[in-house]
Amino acid sequence: MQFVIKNGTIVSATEMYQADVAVADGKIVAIGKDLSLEGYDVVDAAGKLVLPGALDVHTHLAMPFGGTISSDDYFAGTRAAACGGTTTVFDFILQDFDEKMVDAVKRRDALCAPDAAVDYAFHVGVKDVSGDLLDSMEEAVEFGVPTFKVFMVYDFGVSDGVFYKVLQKSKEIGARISVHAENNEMVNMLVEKYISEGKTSAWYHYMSRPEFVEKEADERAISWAKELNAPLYIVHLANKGGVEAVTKAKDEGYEIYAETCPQYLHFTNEVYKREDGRNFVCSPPMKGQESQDAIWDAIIRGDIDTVATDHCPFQSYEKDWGKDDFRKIPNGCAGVENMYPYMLSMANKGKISFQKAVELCSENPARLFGCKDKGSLSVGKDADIVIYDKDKEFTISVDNMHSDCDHTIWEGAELKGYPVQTYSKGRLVFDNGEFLGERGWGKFVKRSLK
Ligand code: DUC
Ligand code: ZN
Ligand code: ZN
Repeated sequence: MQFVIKNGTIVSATEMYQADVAVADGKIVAIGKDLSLEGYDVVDAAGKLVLPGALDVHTHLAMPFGGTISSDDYFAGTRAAACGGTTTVFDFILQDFDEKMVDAVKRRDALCAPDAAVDYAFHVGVKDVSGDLLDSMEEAVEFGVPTFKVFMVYDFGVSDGVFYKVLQKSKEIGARISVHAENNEMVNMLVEKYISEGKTSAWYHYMSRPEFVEKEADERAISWAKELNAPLYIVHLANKGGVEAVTKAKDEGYEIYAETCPQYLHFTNEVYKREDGRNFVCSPPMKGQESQDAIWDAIIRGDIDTVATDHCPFQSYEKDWGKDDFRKIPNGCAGVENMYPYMLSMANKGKISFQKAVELCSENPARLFGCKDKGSLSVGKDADIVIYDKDKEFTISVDNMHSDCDHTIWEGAELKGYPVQTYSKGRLVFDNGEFLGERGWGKFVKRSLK
């Protein structure tokens, strides 16, 4: 299939300019003014923006968690991604005890490969580094999975000692560690306190994971990374103190990266006072206005490197398990379809530039996570392309989303502008509200940080 997207405005992380984009065999083959290529179909993008597809480097598809399994499998999650302009989806694999890292990757890939509708990559969530399992990280790196995550919370969280060892190892083998940073002891103590006082509503999910619980863990994680001079990526940063710690570390010259998520940019902890507050329960929880302002400020000054979603949806009946006891609410929300449209809408409304939205959602994630064929519209890269209509008004509703989840925390959110087409490696997979892709189209993206 060969086509040329004509008359649009291309957006990169640094510029916006008028040019045509020619695509053949899934790759971008030419960019220039007034391209006329024989045998190429024409897609007219007059008045539209032409953007690189987004990479969502943080999702949990079909993840066993909170007594159930997150409700988007690899097909539903990647279908929703395509419909929101995201053309590469990263999933977290949870290593089993006594399982080599590369075996965990192969186990999940066997499930993902037949179903993925857009390209996908993995990170390994580390649980067990006993015996030779720590050394087994290297094989995963060679296989194309050079990024690992440690959780400082949950029953599969790691001890400080394991975190330190993994950080040290990552430095030796050209890998990088991501961290979910919250102080587990503090969370457990606060949960126990509120439950014993009969305080069981969704608000107490927030109260048991307030700002300082995340801030302290961010600071601790950063201090070890500094000690070892190892790179560290903080996922879903949601609090002001953590932002300050990241800014300081960056200013000192350390390789500390930070990701935030659209839910922290749009909602505050006020959502936990709502009747449907349980639907917003995720960890870390949304924080107060001061934290939200600090995250936006950090985005604008360049101290937040990426935006990703932590997409981990659960059905309403599962969220309802915790109607009267916040401990029973499975943690997580849908978001993979909302990230790029939300960030682009915030650009369209003037909060950031379109270039910044592209930098945060496409260029930086591709560069930081070693996806060499993704992240910008340039000759030789994959033809992962989004055509965006700045004038389209769009109100998010569960009825116009493409996830398997039966509700969305974004219900009623009004966006200015919306993607009208998504191409995955040159194939049209989303067209004006309709998913046109297929299972198995997406392929494993082999990555390297070197
Ligand atoms: N937080 C969530 O809310 N869900 C999945 C895992 C996580 O860290
Ligand atoms: Zn997390
Ligand atoms: Zn997560």
